[in-house]
Amino acid sequence: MFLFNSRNIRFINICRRYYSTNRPIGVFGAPFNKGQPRPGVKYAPEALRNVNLIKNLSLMGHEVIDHGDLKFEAVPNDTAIYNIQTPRTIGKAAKQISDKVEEILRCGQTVVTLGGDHSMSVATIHGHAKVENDLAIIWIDAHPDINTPLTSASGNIHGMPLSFLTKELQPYVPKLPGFEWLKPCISVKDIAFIGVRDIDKAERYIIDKYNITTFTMRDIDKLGMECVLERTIEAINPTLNKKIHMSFDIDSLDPAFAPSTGTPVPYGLSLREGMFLVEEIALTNKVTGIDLVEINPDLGSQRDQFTTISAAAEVLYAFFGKRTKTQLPSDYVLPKP
Ligand SMILES: [Mn+2]
Repeated sequence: MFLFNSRNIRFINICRRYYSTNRPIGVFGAPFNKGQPRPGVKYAPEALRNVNLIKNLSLMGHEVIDHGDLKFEAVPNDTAIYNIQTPRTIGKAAKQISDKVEEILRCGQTVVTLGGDHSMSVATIHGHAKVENDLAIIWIDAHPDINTPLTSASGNIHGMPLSFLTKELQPYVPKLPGFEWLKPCISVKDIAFIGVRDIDKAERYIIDKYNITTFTMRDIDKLGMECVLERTIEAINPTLNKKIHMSFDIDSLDPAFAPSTGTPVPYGLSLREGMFLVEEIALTNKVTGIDLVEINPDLGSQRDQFTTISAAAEVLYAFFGKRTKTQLPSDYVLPKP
């Protein structure tokens, strides 16, 4: 059934050979929490900074520019629509995030956005697509986050960002107040889901109707992660001519590795699988935008919180080569007796 395609392996091997880390990393925090009901997700950028995320990336030999955290304000008299409680406030914050992503990319940096809840990816992908108009999206998540405002039972925008962004779904997505600036900028053909295991009815319909590239946990068990990534690249970026946006929801990991998150789903990726996945994605050398979202340092015990924050940091370190790159100072000499 599966036509093995050696072209991608060749591509990835070529990329591996020329893998360079010359592009500086631009990090900023988007402590946004109105896309779902649990406010603590806004503390994630601070928690990640507290485990020395920025310094540790620098120690790995990268030039890292910390652009600080954005601040968001509530729009007064923001009234609910389609069960979405604060559309104008969310739309305004998303515009700020989109502009920030665009600004950092225009400086030639790889942008890392520390969420915040996953609604912010409406903005990060939008900002990314303004700079790189042909973009492939790798969405690593327990959920496909492609409900529309009309199909979402909760009204939480963190479960809808991809419906706002995809051109094909616009006939089904009502215009929300506060989002007038948002232009759908990607195609369903540009998206690949990895790690999904909790799919709503409408999401299943959309995935089937548009044949969106999807690798569930079962697919990962069956094929192995390396093969999943090869097929992902084959499906959404076969000649590697596009830049890649990697959106990493911490709930893609099994709750054993990331318990402090708003919508945990059992039987997810091990931390090692997550790290291997992002290491392989990094080797394409095509990723210019990364989201790290849904870490909620308010949930669970202190140990849960530490486990989750450490896991999130390790995923990012893995992407930026902590375990694939030597970290020797250039003047290192092997000691003699
Ligand atoms: Mn998500």
